[in-house]
Amino acid sequence: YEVKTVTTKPHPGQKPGTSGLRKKVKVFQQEHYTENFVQAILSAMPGGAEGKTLVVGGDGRFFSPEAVQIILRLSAGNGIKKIILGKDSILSTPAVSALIRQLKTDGGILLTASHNPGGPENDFGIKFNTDNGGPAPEEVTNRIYKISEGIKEYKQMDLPDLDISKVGEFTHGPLAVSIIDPVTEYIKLLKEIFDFDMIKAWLHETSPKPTVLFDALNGVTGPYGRAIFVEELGLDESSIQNCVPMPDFGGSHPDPNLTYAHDLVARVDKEKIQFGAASDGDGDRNMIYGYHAFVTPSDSVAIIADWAEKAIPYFKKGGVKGLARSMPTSGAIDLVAKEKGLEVFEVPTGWKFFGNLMDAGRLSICGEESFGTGSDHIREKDGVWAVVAWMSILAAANKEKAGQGINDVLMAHWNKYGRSFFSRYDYEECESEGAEKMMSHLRDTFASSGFVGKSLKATTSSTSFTVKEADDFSYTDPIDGSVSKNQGLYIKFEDGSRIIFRLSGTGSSGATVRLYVEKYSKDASEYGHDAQDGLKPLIEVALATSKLQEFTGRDKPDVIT
Ligand code: VG1
Ligand code: CO
Repeated sequence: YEVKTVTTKPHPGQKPGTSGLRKKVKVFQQEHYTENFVQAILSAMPGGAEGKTLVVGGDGRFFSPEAVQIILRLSAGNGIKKIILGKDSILSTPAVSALIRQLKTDGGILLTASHNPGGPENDFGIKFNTDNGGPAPEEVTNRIYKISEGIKEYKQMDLPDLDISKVGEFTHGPLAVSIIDPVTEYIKLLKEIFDFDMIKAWLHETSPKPTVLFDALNGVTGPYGRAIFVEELGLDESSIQNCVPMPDFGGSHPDPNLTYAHDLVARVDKEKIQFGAASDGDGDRNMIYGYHAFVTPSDSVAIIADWAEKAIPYFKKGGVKGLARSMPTSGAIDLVAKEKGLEVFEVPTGWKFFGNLMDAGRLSICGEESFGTGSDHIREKDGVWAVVAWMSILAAANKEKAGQGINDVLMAHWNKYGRSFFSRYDYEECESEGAEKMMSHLRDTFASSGFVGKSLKATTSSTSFTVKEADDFSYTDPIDGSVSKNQGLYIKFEDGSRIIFRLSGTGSSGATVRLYVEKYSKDASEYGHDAQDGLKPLIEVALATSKLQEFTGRDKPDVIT
C-alpha cells in the first residue's frame, strides 16, 4: 500500500464543543467531512502522528463502523504505528480513558455523541483524548479547529475494510491493530477500586434482599452492566435492562435523567426497587434513582466524597487529595471539602478542565450537575464507577446500621451539611439568534449601573433576592495558567443563592439554553421538600431578568433536572 494524498477543501464549522465535534450523521457522511476532521486530529496531536499508538472506540452508534475504517485508512496514511480498537467499535468513554492510561498510548479517538440520540437522522460525534486519558485541552481542540478550517489535503492508504468483529492481533497495511474485548480490562480496574465482596454481602446477605435495577438505555454500558451486576455480583437477569447496545439506542434518547430514563423510573416505581441506576449512550453519565429516592448529581458527588475513605478501598489507600465541581454544579461538595479540610476547585463546564488538577495530584473526586461523576482513576467522568460507588456507600451504610436506603443516606447528609436545592431547566433547539440576544441582554443588564445591590422580586410571591455579584465566568487553570473566558453568566445573591445561564456546547443544531438555579438551606424542616417548590421564586427571578420567554418564544423547558 502507498500513502495517497487526497485533495479536499474545508468544511466550515468543525469546531469541537464541550466534548468533541457533534453533528448530524448526514453531516459526517458528506464527502471528505469525516476524513477532514480525522486528519485535523492526526495533524494536531501533540508530537505528531508518526509512530504513535491510539485507542479507538465508542458507543457503537450509527456510522461508527464506517468512521472506524476511515480512521484506520488515515492512520495508515499518517504513520500511526498501532491502533487498539474495541470489538465492533465498542468502548465506553471511561473504558477508552482507562485503556489510554493503562497501555500508555499516545491518546485516543472516541466515536460518540454521548447522550444525543443516534441513527441515520440523528447525531454522531468524534472526540480526541490525549495521553493522560482525558479530553484534549482547549489548546489542542483550538489547533484541530484551525487546521480543519484551512485543510487542503489529507493522507490515507486505500486499505480494504478490516473485519472488526473478531478479537485478536491483526496487521492492516502498515498498521498493527489490536482488537480487544471492550469490558475485560475495565472490570479489572473497577475490582481494584471497589470492595466487591462488601457489595455482594450487602446484596445477598441482607434480609430482605435489596432489589436492584440497572438500565443501560440501549447504550454502550450494556455489556459492562451485565458483567458487573450479573457476572460479578451474582444478581438475576431481571436486575438489568436495555443492555444490548443499539446503533440508534432503540430510537430513544440515551440520557439518564428522570425524563429520558422513563423505563427505569416506571419499573422502579412499580416494583418498589430500592436501588436503580442508569448510564448514558457512551457510559460517562449516571443517574441514581431508587423507590421514592432521587439523588441529584450535585448531591451525589458530595456524598461520594463524604463516604469515599470509608466505603471505597481506592480512597482508603490513596486518600482524597482534593475535590472539584463545574461552575453550575451546586456547592454541596464545597461543604464536604470544608469539613474535611480539602481544596475544592470550581471549573468551567466540561470534563477537560479537571484533568490538569488530577495530573498534578490535587484532585481526587469531582462532578458536574449534568449527571457526571468521577475520580482520578481515569480522566473522564464514569457512569458505571459512580453506580458502583453508590452501591459501596449503601453497603457500608448497612454495615453501620441495617436497613439503610438511598433516602437515609441523603437525609443523613443533609442533616450534617444542610441541603443545596438545585435544578436545571433546558430549552432545547431554540433559534440561535434569540438565544444569543438573551445572553447579550443579560450581559448588558449585569453591566448596567446599580444592578449589583439591586433587589430582584419573584413574580408570584413576595420573596426577593439582592444581587451580590453578576459576571461571565472566567477560569484560570491553577496548573498551567491557561484562561478560559465566557463560561456562563451567573448572578450570586446575598443569601448564597445563584442563577446561571449558559448556551450548550454539545448540541448539533440550534441553541440549547440552560438555566441553573441553586438555593442553600440549613433549615431541617425544609430538607424533605420538593426542589421545584423551594426554587420557584428563584426561577421566577431568572425568567424575568433574562426575558427568556420574550427572546426565545419558549414558555416552558423541554427537560427539568
Ligand atoms: C453538557 C453538560 C456538561 C457535560 C457535557 C458532556 O454540556 O452540561 O456538564 O460535560 O454535556 O457530557 P453542554 O455544553 O451541552 O452544557 V457527555 O456525557 O455529552 O460527554
Ligand atoms: Co456521555
